[in-house]
Amino acid sequence: MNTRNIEVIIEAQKDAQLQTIGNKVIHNERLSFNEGVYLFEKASLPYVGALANWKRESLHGNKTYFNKNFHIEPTNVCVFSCKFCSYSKLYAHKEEGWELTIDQMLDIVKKYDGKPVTEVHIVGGVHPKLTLDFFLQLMRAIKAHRPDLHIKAFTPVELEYMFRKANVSTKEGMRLAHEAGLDSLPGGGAEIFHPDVRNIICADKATADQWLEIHQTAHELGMHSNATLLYGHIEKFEHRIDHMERLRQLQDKTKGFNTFIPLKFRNENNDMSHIGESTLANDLKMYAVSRLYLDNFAHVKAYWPMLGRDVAQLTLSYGVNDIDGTIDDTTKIYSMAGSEEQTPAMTTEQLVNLIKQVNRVPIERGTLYNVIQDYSNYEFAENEM
Ligand code: V47
Ligand code: SF4
Repeated sequence: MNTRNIEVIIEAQKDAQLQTIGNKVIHNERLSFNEGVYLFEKASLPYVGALANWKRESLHGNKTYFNKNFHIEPTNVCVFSCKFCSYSKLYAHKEEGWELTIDQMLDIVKKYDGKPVTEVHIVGGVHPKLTLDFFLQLMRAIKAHRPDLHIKAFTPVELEYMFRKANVSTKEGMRLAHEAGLDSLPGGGAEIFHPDVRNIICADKATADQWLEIHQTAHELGMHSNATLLYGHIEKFEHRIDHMERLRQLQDKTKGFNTFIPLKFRNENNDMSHIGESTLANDLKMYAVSRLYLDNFAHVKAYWPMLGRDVAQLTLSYGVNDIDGTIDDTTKIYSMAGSEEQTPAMTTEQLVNLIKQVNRVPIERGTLYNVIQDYSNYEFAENEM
């Protein structure tokens, strides 16, 4: 969308405050807390969507990134009891528990030998017996086997517990993890930072300050990281903006965040199953407001296994410029919670087509957004992954 088109849309806006917000967006001025909340409360989806799409296109044009990765979930046993989590629910009922050894996880890595994956994403529950040392060994073993594989692993929830048990400071723990092969941090464990919500949905795990401190420490060591927000349950719009405000402030300081990933709360098999799920219109608004409020985050990602392919495709017109990877693995934390994709797997060709169908340009990226391949005119070979 060119700037004249968005100016026309802003001029036609009858609400003066929404008009002011629109003008701030196109002049790259920062939105205030109240303006963020106002967008959620008062903006129509087409209006906020048009602004977010303008912003997305002014930053990235039609480029839409994805990567080739796979997931390892070391365990679903967890000492914490987040109410939205289907892991902890099942574990509490002792219905299903798993715990992988280093050799079993290395076997998963070896399944990808010779395949063009660039990243392994490792996240799981917080097992009381799995130590910092165990995970340092795991990372060393992965790097010894495949040094070029980017290890994006562990949320601050897992790290805070490992460091506390090992009696090391955050700084020392992060230094050891980085030295053993940790390349970047995924965005999980953030949920909603505000204590009024956090104390209800996940009272016993790492606090907002601990989450932010661990990411800050990672950034100071030269690592990058992502950030998430779990939306669509008991939180109010103020809590979403408060969460994004804390991230925006840390990003101003460190510039270490790559990507923001809004995660839609799914309500199956957990202690919040009585709460209805967010509607499609509200999902799209969440992505659009994220793009506008987080003016210092380059990338906004839709995690398609959770949202489903069709919705993920739609988000590409509401601020999103990244659609995660060709995950060919079951990410159990989502399938258990009722995500759209029970066995999330997409070939590169399917993902590329999904992006092309809405006239965007598919680009395979590395974890740090280095361009690996532009797929605009790519001819796929038969049986290509
Ligand atoms: O923090 C748990 C979420 C997160 C549910 O950085 C749920 O590239 C919805 O953060 N409904 C972990 N969400 C996963 C995560 C992630 C995923 C993909 C990519 C990246 C990245 C990070 O999963 C948890 C929590 O917010 N989660 N249960 C649920 N019922
Ligand atoms: Fe444990 Fe993570 Fe589930 Fe919370 S969300 S109970 S920390 S696995």
